Amino acid sequence: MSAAQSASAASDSTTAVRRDWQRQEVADLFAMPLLDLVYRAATIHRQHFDPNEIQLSTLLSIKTGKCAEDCAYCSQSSRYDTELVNEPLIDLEEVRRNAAAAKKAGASRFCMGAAWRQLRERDVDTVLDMVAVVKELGMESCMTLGMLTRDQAERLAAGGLDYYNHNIDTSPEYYPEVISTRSFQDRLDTLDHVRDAGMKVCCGGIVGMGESREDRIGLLTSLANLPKHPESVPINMLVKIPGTPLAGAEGIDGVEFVRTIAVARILMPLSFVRLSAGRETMSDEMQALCFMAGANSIFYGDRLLTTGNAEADRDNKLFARLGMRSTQSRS
Ligand code: SAM
Ligand code: DTB
Ligand code: SF4
Repeated sequence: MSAAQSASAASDSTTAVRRDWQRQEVADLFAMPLLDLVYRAATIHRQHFDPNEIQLSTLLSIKTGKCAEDCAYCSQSSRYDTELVNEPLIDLEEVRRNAAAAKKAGASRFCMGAAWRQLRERDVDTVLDMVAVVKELGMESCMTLGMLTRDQAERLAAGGLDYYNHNIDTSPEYYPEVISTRSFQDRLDTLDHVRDAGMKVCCGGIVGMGESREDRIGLLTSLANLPKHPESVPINMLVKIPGTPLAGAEGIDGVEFVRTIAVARILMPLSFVRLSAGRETMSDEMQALCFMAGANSIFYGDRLLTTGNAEADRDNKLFARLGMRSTQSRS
């Protein structure tokens, strides 16, 4: 056995990474007294990460609006009247400018999102040029472009794309309430193509869409039982967009949100759990509780894709108050 293999076997035996979670076990975690749950999540977090380090990813929308899908949460679906300003695929220089600014501000990963149902053949080379620009800056690259064929995933991987984001969004049961134009299985197929092509997987979901705790259990159990845990797990709190079907959805209680983060950390001990959309309306104390519960990544920068984010200045002040630092400043 090579040194690398034995190191990997050792880490497997000490981390007890499981992909056979039963819903009842996950329900039992959700039902724990909050402080016991957070303590358990924090203990697991500390076994695998420096709890004071946080990974920073910055988002850019590279093609905005006019999307053919009907995702009921989304500002970019052409089916809803959301006052969004549509924008065609942006040019390479704009990507370079935004990525360089994100790097200067301290982000380690640059994530580019397009309002597409699926990647079209004619756009593959253009998006790969964007990946090259990000890599030239020494940043990790991530893209979220909708569904991919196996061949497209292989070409993106060969072109140097590090991460592909494709969320399952919610439980298999609640999914049809949210999206009708592509199935849960379609999403799993794209995730298989991404994984098989050798890219790192970023896959998570949204809470606060009027779903039940059972659906949150279904979401996290589905993520934890994927063939391999996603390296990155974004947990989004719904940003309610006027004009979308979910604009009036019953939101999620803050304590229940913290429970969701803690359970994600326990189920996926080696993954980066990202406190994602929704931070703009969260208090600093709520975010601190999420970090304590095992969140160790955020979207960083003043914008998400089409909506605002907590401002970088506020985040930097928060990190200073909490004694936290970004993963980039490790050395
Ligand atoms: N069109 C591609 C797709 O859907 O796969 C990529 C972009 S899409 C905006 C990426 C993800 O952002 C969605 O899967 C969803 O999880 C999240 N998202 C979109 N709108 C959101 C909202 N209003 N609040 C929270 N998360 C949202
Ligand atoms: C993810 O899970 N959340 C990000 C990213 N992956 C692409 C997107 C959040 C979008 C929030 C609403 C908006 O700005 O349009
Ligand atoms: Fe389109 Fe993605 Fe928005 Fe769904 S989430 S409507 S696929 S941009």
